[in-house]
Amino acid sequence: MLKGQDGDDVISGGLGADRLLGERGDDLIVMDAADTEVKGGLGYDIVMVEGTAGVSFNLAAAAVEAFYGGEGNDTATGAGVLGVYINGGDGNDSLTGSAEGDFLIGGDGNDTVSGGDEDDYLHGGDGADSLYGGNGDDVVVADDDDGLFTGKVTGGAGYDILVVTGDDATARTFDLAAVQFEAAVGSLCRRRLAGSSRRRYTTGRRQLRSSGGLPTTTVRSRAALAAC
Ligand SMILES: [Ca+2]
Ligand SMILES: [Ca+2]
Ligand SMILES: [Ca+2]
Repeated sequence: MLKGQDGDDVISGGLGADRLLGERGDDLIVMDAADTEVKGGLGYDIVMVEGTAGVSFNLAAAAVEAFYGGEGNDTATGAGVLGVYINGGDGNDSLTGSAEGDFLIGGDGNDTVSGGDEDDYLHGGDGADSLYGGNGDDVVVADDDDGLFTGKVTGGAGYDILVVTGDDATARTFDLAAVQFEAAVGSLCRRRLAGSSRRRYTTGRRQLRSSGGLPTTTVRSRAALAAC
């Protein structure tokens, strides 16, 4: 068992089944999948995963405020009433926020990220990610590889902002209201609008046409079009 002191400790168990206890202070704990117990204790504590095996980690139960996953497929959940920072790192990770505002980063791999309650920031990173804002006013950053067009990127309840990155030029129809976003910004919007030579509006449903072979998109929300 490795146990920290009252100050800010760096605790690394290395190989083997370790118990890593941060105690008081702002601790950095380096764990792997073989470890049997990890506790941050009081203070702002950070856990980093090493090795190729994924871990399943409950930040609230471990009194840990920030979690960095490793190469493997990690499962990390905030679970509690304090906001958390979770970064899945490589691998296909499953990340779930707390009941408060969270900062959730998928990293490489095909990740599933859920914000839960309150105002969360979600970023899928590379890979085909599923991003669910949940309740609260969320900011969700997605790219063309994510589930934007298959209903796997949703804002949930609240006023949610979708930030689209990437440079996929494929023509698609995208309905913000259907995936519960109230506003959208990013390269998707700029690209679609950049080639527009004329706009045709009808009540409740707006259609934006492009010229010169550029993509056409349809949005049904007045707010969404204004945001683009
Ligand atoms: Ca990972
Ligand atoms: Ca949350
Ligand atoms: Ca990812």
